[in-house]
Amino acid sequence: MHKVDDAETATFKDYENAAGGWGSVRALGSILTEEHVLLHGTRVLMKQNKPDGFACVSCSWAKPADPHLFEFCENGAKATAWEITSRRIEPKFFAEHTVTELEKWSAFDLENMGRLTEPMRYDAATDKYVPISWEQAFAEIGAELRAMNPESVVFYTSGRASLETSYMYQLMARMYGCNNLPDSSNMCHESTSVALPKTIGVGVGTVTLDDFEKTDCMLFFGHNTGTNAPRMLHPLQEARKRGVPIITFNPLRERGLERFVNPQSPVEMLTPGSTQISTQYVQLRIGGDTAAVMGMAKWIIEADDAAQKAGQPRLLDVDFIAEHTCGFEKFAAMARATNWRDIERFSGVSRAELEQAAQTYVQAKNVMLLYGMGITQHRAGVRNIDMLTNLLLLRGNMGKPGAGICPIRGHSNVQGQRTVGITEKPEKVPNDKLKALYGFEPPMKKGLNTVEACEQILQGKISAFVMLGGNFVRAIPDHNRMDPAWRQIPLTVQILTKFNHSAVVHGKKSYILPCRGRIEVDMQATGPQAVSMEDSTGCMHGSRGVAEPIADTVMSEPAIVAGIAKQIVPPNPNLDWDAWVGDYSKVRDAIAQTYPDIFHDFNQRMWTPGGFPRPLGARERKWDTENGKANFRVPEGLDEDPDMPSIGPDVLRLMTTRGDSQFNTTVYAIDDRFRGVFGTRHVLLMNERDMDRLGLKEGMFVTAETVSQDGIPRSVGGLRVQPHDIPGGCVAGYYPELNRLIPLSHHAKNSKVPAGKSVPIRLVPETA
Ligand SMILES: Nc1nc2c(c(=O)[nH]1)N[C@H]1C(S)=C(S)[C@@H](COP(=O)(O)OP(=O)(O)OC[C@H]3O[C@@H](n4cnc5c(=O)[nH]c(N)nc54)[C@H](O)[C@@H]3O)O[C@H]1N2
Ligand SMILES: Nc1nc2c(c(=O)[nH]1)N[C@H]1C(S)=C(S)[C@@H](COP(=O)(O)OP(=O)(O)OC[C@H]3O[C@@H](n4cnc5c(=O)[nH]c(N)nc54)[C@H](O)[C@@H]3O)O[C@H]1N2
Ligand SMILES: [Mo]
Repeated sequence: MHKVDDAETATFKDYENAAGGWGSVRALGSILTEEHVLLHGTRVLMKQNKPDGFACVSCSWAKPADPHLFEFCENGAKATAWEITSRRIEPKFFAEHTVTELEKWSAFDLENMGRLTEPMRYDAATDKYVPISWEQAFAEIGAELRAMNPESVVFYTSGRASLETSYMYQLMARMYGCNNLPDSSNMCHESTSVALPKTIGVGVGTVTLDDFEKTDCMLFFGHNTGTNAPRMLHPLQEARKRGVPIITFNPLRERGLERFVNPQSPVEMLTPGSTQISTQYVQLRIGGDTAAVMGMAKWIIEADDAAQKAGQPRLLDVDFIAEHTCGFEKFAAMARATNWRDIERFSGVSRAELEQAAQTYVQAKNVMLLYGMGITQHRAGVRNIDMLTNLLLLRGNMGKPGAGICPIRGHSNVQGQRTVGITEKPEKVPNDKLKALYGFEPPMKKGLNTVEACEQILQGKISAFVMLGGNFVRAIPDHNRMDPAWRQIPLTVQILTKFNHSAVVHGKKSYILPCRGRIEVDMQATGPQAVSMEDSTGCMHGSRGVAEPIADTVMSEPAIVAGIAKQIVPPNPNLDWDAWVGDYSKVRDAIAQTYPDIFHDFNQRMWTPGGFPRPLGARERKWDTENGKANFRVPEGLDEDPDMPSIGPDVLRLMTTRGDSQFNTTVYAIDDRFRGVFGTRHVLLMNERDMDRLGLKEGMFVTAETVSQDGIPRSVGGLRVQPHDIPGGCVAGYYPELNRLIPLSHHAKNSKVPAGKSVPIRLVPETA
């Protein structure tokens, strides 16, 4: 595995194997060895995603009731090893390095120093972080925050923190006086949270693990499953063995969606061959999804028109449409009127391919549709999801076993955080309940989401930014503009497990508060504590830490939140922060009182094998929308970005994506094995014909420049071009290295998710 990024010496080699298999086992062994946790790590991994163990800190995929002996994947194991590493970054390290010096370090080098062990405060005189006691840190942060206007303070959350921590954190922010609760979800599935409530009346997916056993067909859009939710390859493989067709829509031929060998099956490991995952692979253009789905819908609606005329069985589920939906006629009229030339032009795929996909779709009784960031992180992210829902509604594929929509969520509790009140939108919060329970007037002014918080940081309007996990300054777009503005924030507070650039590019006053991770034993006044999360399928799970905590000086997340809360929230007879920290079951009682429909009997039910599902109307065909129906929505057009200036032939569309050895901004190693990229992340994967057309040769270096209308130059240099199997006009590169290219204003309409999957760029060759 490469640890140093060097584009000059990088190598590119097609990965010939299936996802999973021996490659996966080898990679796992080397991870545990590198983190010096081989024996200890193996013991910990046996508890991963088990009903009596801990929920993986990597992806949010569902945890089955009857887990495998090893219910983890290579990447989940990497995430575990990264957290329980024996490496630690101690005050001595900070005494030896100025922050200015650390700025030049790579993300990998910073985090690779190991776990943070002591609270630290930035000292401007020496330009170093120096140790500080917990009491003093809380007192100083409290004094600062008390003197500020609450509406100028932001409380960010990255999607890993538990339901208990998240509930305490949102309550603290609201009692302090603001709804400024942006979440990593604002950069991720917010397009889902905006689209689905309007169409089916719930903001989350409707599919559970059971549905995988009952489905007849799966449609898969814009998700790199082999890398980002590998455990999901098991139910996909099971479905394939039953003969279920899987149609994938993706500009890249992602290995996990092509072939898979179950690394936990001795038989599969010893016999040649692998399961073919996708039965049809639609390699569409970046941003071509609305057009592609429109093509499928057009074929289905016109074939249904013909069937009706000829007195043959209908293709549409006419009873479902009549009883349950609204807006079909308008949508059907648009589908009929859209011509195939436009569909082919915008989707980049042939009519024949789309008709083939549509035929497979109509032959199946129960169809599931799954999607990831390839759908949400576009200017048209919300519209894309509307189109996916339209396709399902045509044949009543919602609210019946084996069918439904499955947004594949990112962080392991990002969905749950929204469920317990981490949101900038006050209308999504049971404010009457909060008022009754705690006797305060919850703020009703809409808070800031991620993009809005960034806008206000640029305008110098934010006085403090508190970060519960994550790496905000690297996850957001437009680094060249944001970094200098971030430094002007009077106070930044980082609650972290590992040192990262959000603490290096810091506010004028800055604190690092090191926390325990979920895998560690969390001992409090009444004994070891458990926490809980919600997975991608809306099921709630308990999670108990099993590993030795990294250091006694590190506090748990609930304790840190309470430490700050006691400083900034006036004493309240209805709320004893210390009692909550001493016994997390009391926080769960409070969650149950606030959200009784979802969380009644929370403390008993949290250990249900497989988790307990939250009630979702759409699963029973009860539509919690304004008109009480499931709604077809007519797209404004087929183009991904209608507002973009007319694109010249030299303008390419860039997607920023994750490699196989990273978790978001955490880079474990430099390689992206499945895509055949070794030793660098400074690479652009291009179509060979585009390279010829633009006079670029394999191995040449280019500067990528953003094409935008705001006159602000944005570029990243030192990128090596590499031919790859990707449609013409499209380019793929890595997040977060390329985030500097994304204008802050380039985000999804309505949801404001940064459009990191469709950035218009030009390439300028660099002279050697
Ligand atoms: N190991 C690991 N696991 C993770 C993460 C991680 O970084 N590492 N991150 C977690 C998080 S927070 C999230 S949100 C998820 C992210 O998981 P994904 O949703 O898989 O996100 P990306 O890696 O950005 O990959 C996006 C996929 O969409 C495709 N794509 C790009 N543009 C388009 C398009 O226009 N149309 C279509 N149909 N496809 C397109 C890309 O080729 C790629 O396959 O994974 C979670 N799990
Ligand atoms: N260009 C581009 N930008 C993107 C994306 C993209 O695809 N392309 N994806 C977007 C998406 S989907 C997301 S979700 C965001 C991710 O944005 P974030 O969630 O903000 O970022 P992460 O990289 O997941 O955060 C990693 C840091 O979290 C801290 N951490 C890890 N575990 C814990 C813990 O248990 N507790 C605490 N307190 N801290 C912990 C560590 O210190 C680590 O350095 O990025 C977004 N940005
Ligand atoms: Mo995400």
